[in-house]
Parts: sequence; C-alpha cells; structure tokens
Amino acid sequence: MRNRFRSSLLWLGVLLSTAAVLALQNVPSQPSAVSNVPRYGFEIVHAYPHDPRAFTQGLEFHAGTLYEGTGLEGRSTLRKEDLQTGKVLEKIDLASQLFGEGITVLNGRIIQVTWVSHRGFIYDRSSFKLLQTFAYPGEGWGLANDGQHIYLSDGTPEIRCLDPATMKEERRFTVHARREAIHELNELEWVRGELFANIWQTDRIARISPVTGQVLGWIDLTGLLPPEDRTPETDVLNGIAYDSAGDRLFVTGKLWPKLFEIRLVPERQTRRTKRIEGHSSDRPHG
Ligand SMILES: [Ca+2]
Repeated sequence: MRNRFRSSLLWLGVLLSTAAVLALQNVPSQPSAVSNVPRYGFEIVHAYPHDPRAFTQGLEFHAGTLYEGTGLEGRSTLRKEDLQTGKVLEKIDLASQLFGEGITVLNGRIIQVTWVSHRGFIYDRSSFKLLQTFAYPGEGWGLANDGQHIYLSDGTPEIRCLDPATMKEERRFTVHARREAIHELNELEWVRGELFANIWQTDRIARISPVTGQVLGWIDLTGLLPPEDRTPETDVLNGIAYDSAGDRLFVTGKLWPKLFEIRLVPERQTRRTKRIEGHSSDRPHG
C-alpha cells in the first residue's frame, strides 16, 4: 500500500510538472514582446482639465497651445485649447458622416485625417480656415511629424511616412519588438527623435525607432486616471503631446475629464527608489 501511495505521488508530480511546462509554452505572444525591452512607469507632474465629451483621437502641443482632434460620427472636431483651463478657444465641426482621427501641426498648417473616409483636411493654424483636402488609401488613425516628414498610423503594424508637400507616401516601416509585429498602433507623437504610439485598448505606449521600426521601450500608464474620475462612458488611453520647448509630456484618453503631464520613470530606477525609501508606492509601474 505504502509503495502504491509513493508511486501515485510520483505520477502526480510528473503530471503537475508537465502542466506547468505546457502553461509556460502557452503564454500569449504580446507579453513576451513587452517583457524584453526597457519598461517605464510614470509620475504625475500636473493634472489639467480636459473636456469629458472629447473623444480624443489626435493631440499636439505647439507654441504654447494645445490642439486636439476628436472622433465619433456627428461629434468629430478640430480644437484649439488652453492647456491650463481646458477651455476650447477655436473649434471646427467635421461633417456628420466623418469620424475624425489624428492631427499634426507643421509649417503653419494643421493636418487632420479621418478613420475610413480616405479624406484628410489641411487648415491654416492661425485662422482655422480650410486650405485644402487630400485623399489617401486605407484607414487613418494617428498623425505626427518630425519637422520634415509626416507619420501616419492605421491600426496595423505599418507606419507610413508622407511628404508634407504632397501628402503622398515616401516610405513605410513595420513596428516590431523582438521581430514580432506590433498591431493597433494609434495616436502618435514625435518625442526627441523617437515616435511614441498608443497601443489601442491598452494602457501602453510604445517608444519606436523611426528608422528601424524597433520598439525601444514600453511605457505602462496603468492606473493613470483614478477610479473616481471614471464613468461608464470613460474610454481608453489615447492622446500624446510633447512640448519640445519645455520638455513636457502630456497624455489623456477618450472622454477623460483630465489631461496629465507625466514624467517617465525607468522600471529599474523605480525598484531602487522603493528599496531605499523602504516603503512601497501605491502608484503602479511597468
Ligand atoms: Ca500626438
């Protein structure tokens, strides 16, 4: 009896070990791509008011002013806003059948794309007058620029580089982490030589090399908008703007009541700080 009991225990051990190995093999692919590049948490520097009716699809800070493009059919707009108060200074309503997406400010103009209409708009930055329209194939999601070229995301791992003079495609690259293509790239921002991209329906932002498409780092913004600021309508993180003159990074989300200036905290530094201070932070990191 005793030998049979030992034998049963041995078989149970073998079964549990096999199950553990199989479970490890079934880890979804995206987290493996996430876990092998530098990761960043965040610290909130300042919280500003944000219109909770704005379904944020494009966000950019230019010469002291915030510009925002919003989506949803019948509610899509282009706005000029005061950062401190969140007050809308100028606004254009898009035609009701259009779903507004990314915006970017370049050479005194504001460019805005739409989701599935293949139509883009170019406005004068100061007067908000429509200067011209343009057409492009596929979907329009996020927009950004590096001063020379415009970057367009469309929800796929591909980023298109457009010539701002013609709005025609010059080249494209695939965003990847450890050879794995990264999908659902949404709102974009040019930050000190890197392209930042919200990953749709997640709290993550990818830091991307605009040369190779490689993900250079992941920013985890889990917990940024506190539970007391959430309603059943509150949607996902979307919207990154960088103030290059003041080196300030702003983020918000669709229908969020707040827009945050954040500082990135490398994951390793966060852990070291926790150990030195001898207490744990209640703010989630990485
Ligand atoms: Ca942006």
